[in-house]
Amino acid sequence: MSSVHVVCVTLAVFSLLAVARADGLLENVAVHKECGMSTSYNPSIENLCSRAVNGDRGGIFLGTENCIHTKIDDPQPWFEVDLGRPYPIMYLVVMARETLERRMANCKITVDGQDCFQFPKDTSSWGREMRVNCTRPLSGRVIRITKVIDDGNPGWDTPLNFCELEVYSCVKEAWGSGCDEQCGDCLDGEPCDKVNGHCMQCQPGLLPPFCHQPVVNQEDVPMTNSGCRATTAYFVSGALAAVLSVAALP
Ligand SMILES: [Ca+2]
Repeated sequence: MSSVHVVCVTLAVFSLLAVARADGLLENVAVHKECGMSTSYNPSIENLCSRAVNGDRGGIFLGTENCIHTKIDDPQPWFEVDLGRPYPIMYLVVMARETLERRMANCKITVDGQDCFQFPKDTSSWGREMRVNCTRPLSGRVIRITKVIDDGNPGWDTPLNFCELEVYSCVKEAWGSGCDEQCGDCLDGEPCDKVNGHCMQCQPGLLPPFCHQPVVNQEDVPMTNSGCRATTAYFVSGALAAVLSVAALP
């Protein structure tokens, strides 16, 4: 094998590894999260919105419990999911109802009220799996889909009716606009903030807010509201917990 081929094969392997790593840093952070919607086509069904974040991409509406559907006469149909904390939004996937991809026409996606993406007025040629990117990098917690109703939409297509919304962002250990930064060692394994990488608290001996580096000078540690250095407080609480656990032994 020539040296050129060796270089090309090596580059190809590195490219594959890079793709695998990027995919491994993302997950659907919307599944099973709190949700809401403007109206329900059947008010007797409780928590209908959860069907759009139940992790099931199936597209059959009638006879299943897998898709959402607002009232036909809803003047401004919307659905939203609260991710529980702010996330950098990498991309979103809407799984449309089977044979009714056109019902995503003119739907607008916002992230904490910021414009993310708007579907065109004709989505009939889109496949059921509608992967979209925000038109600019956005971070946020509440993702809302609003059906924009105007003269371009016939009445029978006015309800908001789809089967799953997936929101892709950083896995537990990652953060940043590209989800390519590594979280530090947060206390009790808590995830770091997905936008700025900060931990609420560090494991003992690590320097806030990123909790990557050991504390060298106590003066570098910010003071808590109670006037203690944060890591000192962790050391004291950890030692106290150890004493109590030993005292509790039979
Ligand atoms: Ca579903």
